[in-house]
Amino acid sequence: MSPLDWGIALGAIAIIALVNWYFLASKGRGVAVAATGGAVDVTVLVEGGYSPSRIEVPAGAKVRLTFDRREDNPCSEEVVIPDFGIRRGLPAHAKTVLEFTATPGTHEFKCGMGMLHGSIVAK
Ligand SMILES: [Cu+2]
Repeated sequence: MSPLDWGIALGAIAIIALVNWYFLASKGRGVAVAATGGAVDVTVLVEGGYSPSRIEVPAGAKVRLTFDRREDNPCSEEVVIPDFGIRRGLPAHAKTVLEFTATPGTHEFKCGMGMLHGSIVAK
């Protein structure tokens, strides 16, 4: 292989690494970008925290947020979204669906004691 071939090969490897890093890094930040149009379905895993903890939705979207609680730790037995006046019990090892319209802005959600945190970003 000529030096040029090596350059192209290394360039390709660098791009692949960058793309992988980008997707892995997004996962690490716990960002979920939901699709636009109609109701937006998002599932949040509840186990020692919220995953993803940051949910991005289009502003004004009707959101169907499913909390999939896979623990019976009392900490997470309730979820609160103050901006939407929501306070709901989450049964252990079950899914609980909440529906609301995501007004523009960042809306916090947390456990009943305010120890676990997440946010819904509508923009
Ligand atoms: Cu808690």
